[in-house]
Order: sequence, then structure tokens, then C-alpha cells
Amino acid sequence: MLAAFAFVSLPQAGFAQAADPAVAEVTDSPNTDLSAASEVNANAAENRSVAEGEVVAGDEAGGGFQHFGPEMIKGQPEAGAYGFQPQYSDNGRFGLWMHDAILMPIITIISFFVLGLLMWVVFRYNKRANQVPSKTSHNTLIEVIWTVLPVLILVGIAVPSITLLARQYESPPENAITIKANGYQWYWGYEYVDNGGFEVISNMLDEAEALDAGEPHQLAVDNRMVVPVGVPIRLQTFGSDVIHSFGIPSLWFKLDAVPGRINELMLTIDEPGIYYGQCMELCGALHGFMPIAIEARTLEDYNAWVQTQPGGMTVEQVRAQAAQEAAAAAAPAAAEDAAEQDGPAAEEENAEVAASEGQTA
Ligand SMILES: [Cu+2]
Repeated sequence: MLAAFAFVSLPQAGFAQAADPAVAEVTDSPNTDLSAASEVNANAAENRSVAEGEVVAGDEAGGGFQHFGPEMIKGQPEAGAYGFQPQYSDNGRFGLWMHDAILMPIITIISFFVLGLLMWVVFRYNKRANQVPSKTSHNTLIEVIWTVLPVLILVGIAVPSITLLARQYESPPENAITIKANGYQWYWGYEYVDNGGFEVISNMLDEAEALDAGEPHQLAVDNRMVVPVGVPIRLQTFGSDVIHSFGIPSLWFKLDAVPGRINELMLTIDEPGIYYGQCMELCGALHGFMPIAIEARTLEDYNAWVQTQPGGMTVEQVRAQAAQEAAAAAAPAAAEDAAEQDGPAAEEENAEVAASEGQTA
């Protein structure tokens, strides 16, 4: 019993340690974000002009944002390969570890054990080798073992399995960047909800264009989904016509895109690169021709890219604009309040309130 639990808990502890730096990073980022936000609020107008200046500088510095070339492809299928693609997220590594270190060894041991038992029965107890069969019908020890052992094995699998499930359902933190993937027949649209609300339409490149770009045909697209690395992303999916499914094997997720509802997932990508996936729900005639290409960039690059898009703004700029609008909306209201309080009516009201307070006292 103890040995089984030790077997289950040890790899867990090892993994939790490995995951710690990532957790620290995530908890760090809200702090820096908050301080940045308060700075932005303090002098919103100044920051906006600086941000605009940056865009201009970026443009002057050689056409601004450059997309990754094929040398940055990290997540893609390989001809003749079997097993999983290399993983580039915490959940992905955990899932792959569970498959490689727990499920495969257990499956292999059980398969060979059962095969051994079968061979033993076939050769040792066939009619020729065993003329007088045993009349034994019960053996308490064996019955206890073949009941308890499978229970222990199932518990051993359940612990990491439920852990993985829980991690995959973890809610994104409040400062996560929201990006919504809309499935259409038969292409994807990426909506940047927190960055000004623009939508990037992504279609598959034809074979000549893909080969020209040095990318794999039927995975290469004209406009990739650009996302930041090391930052939690609130990935949402939506089906605009039928059910599609948004999935990237090397990032260990598959999220259905369903008409009439939004599905949500937290995703944090470790390193910059290009990660390919495909629509994973049979959605009609061109289902096989709506690939997904995620281009993960540093937050700095991501912010630069966002500003090349129509109406695109960094999260800080969106916040600054909202603060400015709120201030503008609050200013006339505050003036009205002040005018009311200065008037004689307000003085009378105050006197009445004071009188009634005196009465109740
Ligand atoms: Cu589809």
C-alpha cells in the first residue's frame, strides 16, 4: 500500500518542483502589470503619445514587425514518426510524462504478464501434459491479490490523471490576454479581444505558396495567430457556423469551437516558435483544409505586431484609453455635483439632515 503511494507521489513531487519557476513567473507578472497600469493611469496622455512615438520609431526602423521564417517551426508532424510531438507547455510536458512514465510501463508490464499466464496455461495444463486436472475451485490468497492489485494500479493511474485534468481546467488569471479563435467553414478567424478587438482571418496557403515560404503544405497559412510567450493566454473558441475544434498537438490542447457557446482554456507557451495544428472536428467538405498556425513571440514582439493591425493596441494602451474616457465622462458629472453642493438648495438640505440627525440623537 505504502509502496504504491510512494510510487505515485514521488514523480508528482518532482514535477511540482520543475513547475515552480513557471508559477513564480505567472505570479510575478500581475504585479508588474499592476504597477504599469497605475503609471499609465497617472499620466495617460503622456504614455499614449510615447506609445504612438514607438510605433513610428518601429516603422522607421525597417518596416516594423517581421514574421518568423520556417527555421522557427517547432510543433509539426513528421513523416514516419509515431508517438507524441515534443511539448512546449507545462501541461504538455506533464501529460507526456504521464504517458511515457506511467501509462506505457504499466500497459507493457500487464500485457506481458497476461501473455505469460496464457502461455503457462496453454503449455503446462493442456490435455497431454496434464492428464488429471486439479479440482481446486477457490484460493483465498490469489483472489485477494487479483482484487487488490488492480485497485492499486487504478489508484496509481487516477492520481496523476485527475491532476492533469484539473490542471487543464485551471481558470486563467485576471491579467491573462484574451484571444478568441472563431471557426468558419473553412478557415479560422482570430479575434484579439484585449487588444482593440480586431480579427485576423487565416486561410490555408496553396501548395506552391507554402513550398515557396519553406513551410509544410496543408499546415502553412497566410495569417498566423500571433500570441505572446510566457504570458497566460485566455484562449476562447467559438463556432460561427458548425462545430469545429481548435487543436495544437505540440501544445497539448484541443478545444471544440461550438456555435452559441464560448469554450475557454488557459494556455501558456514556453518558447517563441511556430506551432501547427488543424481543425479536429469533421466540419464539412473542406474540413481537412483549415490548418492552424500559431506564431508565439516575446511580449515585446507581440505588442509591436498588435500595433501593426487595424485598431490594434497593446493592453496598456487599451487601459490608458479606458482611463482617459472614464476621466472625460467623470469630469462633467463632478462639475455638476460641485455646482449642486455650492447652491443654496444644498445648504438647506444639509441643514435638514443635521436637524433630523439631532432629533434621532
Ligand atoms: Cu473545421
